[in-house]
Amino acid sequence: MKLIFSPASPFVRKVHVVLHEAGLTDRVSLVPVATTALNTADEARAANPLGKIPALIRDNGDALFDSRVICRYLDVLGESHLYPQDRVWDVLTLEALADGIMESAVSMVYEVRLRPETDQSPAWIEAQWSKVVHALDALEHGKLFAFSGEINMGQLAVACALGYLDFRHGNRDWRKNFPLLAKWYKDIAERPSLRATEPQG
Ligand SMILES: N[C@@H](CCC(=O)N[C@@H](CS)C(=O)NCC(=O)O)C(=O)O
Repeated sequence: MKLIFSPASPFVRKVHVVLHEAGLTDRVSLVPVATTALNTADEARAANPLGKIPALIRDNGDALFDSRVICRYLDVLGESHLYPQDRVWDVLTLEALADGIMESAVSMVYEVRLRPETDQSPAWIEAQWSKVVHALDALEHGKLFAFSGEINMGQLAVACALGYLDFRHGNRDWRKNFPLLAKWYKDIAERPSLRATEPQG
């Protein structure tokens, strides 16, 4: 299989983490691409009409996307039990929250990097950050059931989201207002799958 990949993308990182958790790294070759909303890489477009990454090309040539579908697929393939049946809806909701943090955080980067300075909207950037803050607040105050207990895909996705905040929005210092989350993250970040996939770029 082939994974259309960028080491900076938090969505790609989720998939990469599952490959490690499921012991499937040998089954997938990484195809690095540089792709943005304004300049789509050919490999990304060929695998996904939306031109977004990650996309996983299976051995039969069929492509899977987006990250949530790929993670679920790899979890079944590797029998890694990251979506335990008895709490699957909570785990998926937690993963959706993490993906939402990533979407807002990535779109803040796009706004600054891809638009001319005169077209950028500080109010819009702050509105995106406000979504991130509300999500972190829900995690800090234990409002997401799957955020406790045995490791699951929702928790791994949250770790990828927090790693991306450090990577691209370190100046916002999210730890300042969320000490419990910061402590949780310090521990989970030591997990080998997360150590092996730290963002770069
Ligand atoms: N919902 C998608 C989001 C993927 C996504 O937005 N990926 C970014 C990279 S971090 C991308 O491909 N951006 C290029 C674009 O927006 O065209 C997923 O979970 O895979």
